[in-house]
Amino acid sequence: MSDREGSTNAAVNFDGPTKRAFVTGVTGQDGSYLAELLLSKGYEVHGLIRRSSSFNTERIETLYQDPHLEGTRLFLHYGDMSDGSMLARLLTRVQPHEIYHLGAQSHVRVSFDMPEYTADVTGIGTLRLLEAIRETEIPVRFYQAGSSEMFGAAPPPQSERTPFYPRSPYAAAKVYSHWITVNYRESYGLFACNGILFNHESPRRGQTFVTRKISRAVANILSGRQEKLYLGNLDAKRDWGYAPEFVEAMWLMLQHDEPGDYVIATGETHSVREFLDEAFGLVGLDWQSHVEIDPKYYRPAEVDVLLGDASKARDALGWVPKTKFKDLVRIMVEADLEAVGLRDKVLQGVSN
Ligand code: NAP
Ligand code: G4F
Repeated sequence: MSDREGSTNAAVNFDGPTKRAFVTGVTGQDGSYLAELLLSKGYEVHGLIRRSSSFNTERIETLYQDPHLEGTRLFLHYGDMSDGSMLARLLTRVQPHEIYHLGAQSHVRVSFDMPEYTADVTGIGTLRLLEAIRETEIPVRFYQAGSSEMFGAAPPPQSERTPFYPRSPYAAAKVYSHWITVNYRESYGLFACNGILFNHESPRRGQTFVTRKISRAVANILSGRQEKLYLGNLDAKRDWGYAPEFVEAMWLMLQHDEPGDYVIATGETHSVREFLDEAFGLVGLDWQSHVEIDPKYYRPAEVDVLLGDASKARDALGWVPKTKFKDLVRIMVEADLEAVGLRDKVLQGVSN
């Protein structure tokens, strides 16, 4: 950690043609994949991290250690979306060409418990960053991490033309961030894009989101670490894609000639129940023997069906999803089996 602390305040050489990106939420699922993508394209990446009493940089650890990324330029800066003056100071120092704003309280269920905090960080946090851009007058391109949750109760399929109908404090905060981003584009000519991303998952997905909760449970049950898996609504349907492909769409939006708003989705929807079928089925287990419903995981208002139409992104950006639902589940289950040392043993057993 001492190196990382050093790099946080390291003097940075701003000369030369290298593109600089500033990424909020760099320690999250998407931030880590995006940082990797940008570094592989030769960017200098500056990430915002929160001060924490324990390590929160696990997902970006490899970016320091991977020998193929030797000489990598990843700089981390302490900060928080609740602190606007710090954001402006940081932008002045970093002078980024592109900003990817992913930092947020991103858990829908938690947003019902912490609505005011979620509005502040996930909603007003975006305004603070936009104001920092306006104040510093840096000619930057800006990406806002919008969400399919904004569609909420709107009937599927949902596209850029579908009116928002948010069903949680999180979704309402994201709607605010969406429109304030549009407003800064129209008022100040900022090159600003909203990605409206449908659910995307990976082995790096936070452990309290339903897909990762299930893939970890499969591994934990097989290794004797866990007996039961407690879940909420199994009927909800989501359009689940693969996170590394989705962060590529963020980058593509900022390379386009014109700023715009884009739905990013797979165009397929599956229920939580189907995810259970597939994940437990991969290792020959019957989920019904292990899953129990705990009402505490129900939400005061649910989003029943999300199904995205990403044809605008396909036509304008050339972006198409590649990983199908079954492959996504397999990638996640295999990674969690690997983490408990059971991958080869279990997969051999199932194929015999
Ligand atoms: P995630 O794994 O929960 O990561 C969230 C990131 O935001 C983490 O780096 C977190 O830092 C940081 N953060 C939280 N509160 C903050 C604060 N007060 N100040 C600064 N940073 C803060 O989320 P994700 O899945 O990567 O999603 C990235 C973004 O896309 C989020 O804005 C999310 O709402 C949005 N989104 C996600 C999906 C999806 O399916 N994954 C779909 C649509 C939109 P710590 O590591 O310190 O907690
Ligand atoms: O995995 P989830 O918590 O994801 P959710 O609510 O769809 O939100 C995620 O995707 C959004 C994009 O649409 C992002 F904007 C957001 O930041 C986040 O990444 O829940 C998915 C579904 C819900 O319907 C929920 O009610 O799974 C249901 N579910 C059933 N049991 C559960 C559980 N969700 C969680 N987290 N935990 C459960 O035990």
